[in-house]
Amino acid sequence: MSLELFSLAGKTALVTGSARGLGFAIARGLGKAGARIILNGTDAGRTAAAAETLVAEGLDASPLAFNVVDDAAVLAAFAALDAEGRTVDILVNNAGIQFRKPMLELDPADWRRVVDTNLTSAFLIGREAARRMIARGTGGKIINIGSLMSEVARPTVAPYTAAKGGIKLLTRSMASEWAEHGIQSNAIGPGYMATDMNEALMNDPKFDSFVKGRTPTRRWGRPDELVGAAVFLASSASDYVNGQIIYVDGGMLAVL
Ligand code: GCO
Repeated sequence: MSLELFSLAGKTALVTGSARGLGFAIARGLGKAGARIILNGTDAGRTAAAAETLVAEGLDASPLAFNVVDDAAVLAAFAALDAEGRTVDILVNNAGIQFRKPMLELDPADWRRVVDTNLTSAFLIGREAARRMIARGTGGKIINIGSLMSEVARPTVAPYTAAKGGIKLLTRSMASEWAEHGIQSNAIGPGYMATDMNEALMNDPKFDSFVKGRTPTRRWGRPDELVGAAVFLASSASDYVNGQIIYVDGGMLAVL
């Protein structure tokens, strides 16, 4: 079989929240599949350094720092891309934060911060990307990053869980409105992955043994294990796939 179907050559991918963690691993994977990569983060220095790392590996990567929850900043970022004649063919809405606190003690400002970053950002950036994909008539690919928490909850992470549940159906909303324009909108639901965001959980022996006991694979996932699903959803191989969420979770959601 030819792997041409999975090639991202000639495509440009914007990955939000990609200065580190899952976003960085996905960006690197899309780059290795041939895409030009636009890395995003809120910290300009860290985003530029991440781009330099990929360039040093021979990939085509450039930084575009902006805050994904700031409507004006999102519009300005896309205006800057327009001015340079750069198009986004593949958008990965990955930016996300976690904040762990029982709901009874949760400050509404923290609720909003988490929901804005994990969910509203995907609407804002997805809309700007889709507007341009539709205007160009080229279509494109939108990949939203969900979570196990797109399906199930656990105590202390209510805003994150509500946002990730929202990601699943925002993905379907995007599919319902934009599929006819040649845009495929899908999601990836990572399981428990070894990232900075989960460091406190990995360092907690009780949580670590919960993850290993509960995941059929008996281990945490590696960020680069998301690349296969990301390349598939970013490539022509998924041209008739729309509104789906692919769980890359070592089998955790499959079992009790
Ligand atoms: C948590 C974690 C989450 C999970 C992930 C699982 O607090 O539950 O930080 O980020 O790792 O979402 O899919």
